Amino acid sequence: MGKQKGEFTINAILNQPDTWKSTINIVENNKKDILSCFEDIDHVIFTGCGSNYYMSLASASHFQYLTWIPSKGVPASEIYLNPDTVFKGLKNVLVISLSRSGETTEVVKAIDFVNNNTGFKTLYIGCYPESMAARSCFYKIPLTGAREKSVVTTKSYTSMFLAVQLIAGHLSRNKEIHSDKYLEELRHLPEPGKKLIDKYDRDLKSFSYEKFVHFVFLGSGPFYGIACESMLKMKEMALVPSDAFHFLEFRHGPKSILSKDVLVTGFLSDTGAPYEIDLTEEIKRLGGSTLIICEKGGAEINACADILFETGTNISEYARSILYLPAIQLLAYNKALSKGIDVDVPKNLTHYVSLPEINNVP
Ligand code: F1P
Repeated sequence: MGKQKGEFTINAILNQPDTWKSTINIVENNKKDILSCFEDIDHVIFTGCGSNYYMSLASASHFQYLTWIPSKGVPASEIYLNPDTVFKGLKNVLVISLSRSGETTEVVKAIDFVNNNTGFKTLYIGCYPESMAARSCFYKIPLTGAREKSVVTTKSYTSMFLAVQLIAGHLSRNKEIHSDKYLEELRHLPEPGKKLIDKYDRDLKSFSYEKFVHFVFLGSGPFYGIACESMLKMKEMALVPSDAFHFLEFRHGPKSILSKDVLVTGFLSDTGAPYEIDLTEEIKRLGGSTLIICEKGGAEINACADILFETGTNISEYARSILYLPAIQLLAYNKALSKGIDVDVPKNLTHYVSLPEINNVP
């Protein structure tokens, strides 16, 4: 029997909690070696392209919040095109390259630049330990179980991000987040993950996608990175216009695009919930359609959400992003199916971007 449309992608989405288990084992079993990469490190720079640039943003915010090590996320190309904007004034930097394939040209060039020009150490997190990026990095954490047949990244994203979260949990100095409890929450994610993904899958099957022509994703703090990743998933899979903003930024111009054909997804945080609900009410008043993904609903949320997904796990906001993201992976997958698109063969995309050398570079 032939392959079904989107079969590789839907399998990766539905089975990702199994891969999270193997990620947890890898990080826990190699904890000592992994943590030694961070000895005497004063700054961490996460880098990557596409999904993994957005993961770099998410990683930096989680990492700094938990470990208090100043951290930022930059696109890999900025490392060699504009190194002063990335490195000036920083000492003892660890550059963490996030790349599923380890073959993306900009990532390989960024690592070469760091190796040849800065004296800083590099760590590869990705799925191919023999790749060019992995071989060029000083340290590596291979997550081979997170490899995907699909071109668009789904389970590799959540699995690599979970590895970053576990490392941050082990290095945590944040007293507000008890690191033992945080690590327990992360280790526990596969179980609710499986149930939630099955539920999202069921609920989204009966959801009508046709009328939505534009998708907006809003997230603050722990959720800005997944808002950006959601925006990319929607473009890559369903070929529809999509945007991502820090939650409250939506008021400052972007709200002008609202109509009932625009679906605005809000990833509710715990810290910012009252402000985020207030903005969601405004979005409804201005005629937009709303999808809320949150830990727990309530009268106010129910009143402004056209669609509501609750995780209901009691897992803290800095541990639960990978429970939110599969809802959007499935939304993008189903929107694509409704347009007859085979997401396993996404338009203009390849597993990674490999570029020829450019001549006449100054
Ligand atoms: C992954 C990536 C994807 C994107 C596209 C091209 O590169 O940039 O994020 O969906 O298909 O490749 P990498 O993680 O292998 O560096």
